[in-house]
Amino acid sequence: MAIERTLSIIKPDATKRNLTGKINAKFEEAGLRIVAQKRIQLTMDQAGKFYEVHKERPFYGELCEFMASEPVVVQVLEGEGAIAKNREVMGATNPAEADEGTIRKEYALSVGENSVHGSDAPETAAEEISFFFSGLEIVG
Ligand code: DAT
Ligand code: MG
Repeated sequence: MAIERTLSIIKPDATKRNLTGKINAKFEEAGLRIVAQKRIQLTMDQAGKFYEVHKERPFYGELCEFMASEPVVVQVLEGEGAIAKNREVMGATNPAEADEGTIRKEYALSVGENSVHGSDAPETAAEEISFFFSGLEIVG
């Protein structure tokens, strides 16, 4: 399988509970390399743009407010099949449906406050990486 890059976000519920290191350990144990990382606080406008694909969904406003409520850690993960592998390590969107050992099973508080974001396909990964990082900031 090809080496890929994917965009990951450690969400406000997790940064608030000081879980950045524990979540990063899950990525590294799965063979994903953190090749770029920064801690930022999103504005409502930035959160709205990032999640624009969900703008017709009933939870859009709540989702954007949550994402702008506290700092997040945005990162680029690299590895073989990194996009699907990251989704596996994250677990299902709803933590009640997530497999044992996944980040969301262990740390997520609810379907909304679910600790991590991960790109879902090669096209979205490329778009989401360039939303936060320039090429110079990614060192594989
Ligand atoms: P994922 O983050 O697993 O890719 P998604 O893209 O369907 O899931 O949704 C993006 C985020 O929106 C998700 O991580 C949390 C929030 N969300 C999704 N469904 C929700 C719901 N039914 N109620 C509240 N928030 C929801
Ligand atoms: Mg998604």
